[in-house]
Amino acid sequence: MRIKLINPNTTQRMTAAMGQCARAVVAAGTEVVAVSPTMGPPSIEGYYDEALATPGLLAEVEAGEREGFDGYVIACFGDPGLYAARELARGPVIGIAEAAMHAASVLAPGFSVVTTLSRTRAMAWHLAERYGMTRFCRNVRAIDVAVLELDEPGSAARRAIVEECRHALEEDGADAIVLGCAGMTSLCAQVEDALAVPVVDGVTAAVKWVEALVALRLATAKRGDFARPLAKRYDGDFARFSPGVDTPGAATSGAATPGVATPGSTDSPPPARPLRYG
Ligand code: 2AL
Repeated sequence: MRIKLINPNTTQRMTAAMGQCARAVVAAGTEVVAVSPTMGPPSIEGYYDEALATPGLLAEVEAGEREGFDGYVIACFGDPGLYAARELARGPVIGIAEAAMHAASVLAPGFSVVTTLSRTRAMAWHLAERYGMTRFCRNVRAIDVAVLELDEPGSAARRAIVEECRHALEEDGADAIVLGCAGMTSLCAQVEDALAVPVVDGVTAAVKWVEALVALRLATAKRGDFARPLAKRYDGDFARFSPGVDTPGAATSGAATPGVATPGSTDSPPPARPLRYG
């Protein structure tokens, strides 16, 4: 099977690191292709970044449908564009916050999230509410290190994460930790070694979840809320995203311009594997 791991920010070194961590956990026969959009913010650290990262992300999902991917991971802890991506995709789409919180909720009675900047703490709480995880989420803590500083040479990020996790374990009543940024993926094993409690990285958790769903031949429901977007013509710069409408300059199915979405195309790609519905 083929899983497309989409880092919605444009920083390629982060994308490559995530791809490496994901490939280390998948089964033989599962291919992980890690990509970033060609347009958008280099890091996602607020609602504005998240909103403007979403068109590029959706273009990657739509391109992935033409390329016959079996499922997708949205590899940013805000899970930007998750439900919109489900409208476009045939296979399962999982966000890393969603995956990490669900995994942590079965590993311990309560978990704390340790994220990057304080300004993203409320975003993580909103996600916990959306996923019904407030029963398990004891706290959302921040280390106040920017996303792109996490892997800088000499960065104190690992030490700061471990220290904040220790506070979470001592003060929050948490028995597991959720790492609150995709840029923390490659630090996960070291943090877990230092703490001796479950430390869940959403990138690997989401990849394994998608892999399991695809192996079970389960896909996104194509009736109701996650049906393909309704055909309509969008205005201005977004004309090329118009669902199910051929617009000048828009990619047409089979002759795709990389990074350009054609949501709602009536020419669906052939299914990569047989499904039980849809
Ligand atoms: C993130 C993330 O996972 N990727 C990114 O660019 N920003 N989230 C975060 N809380 O910093």
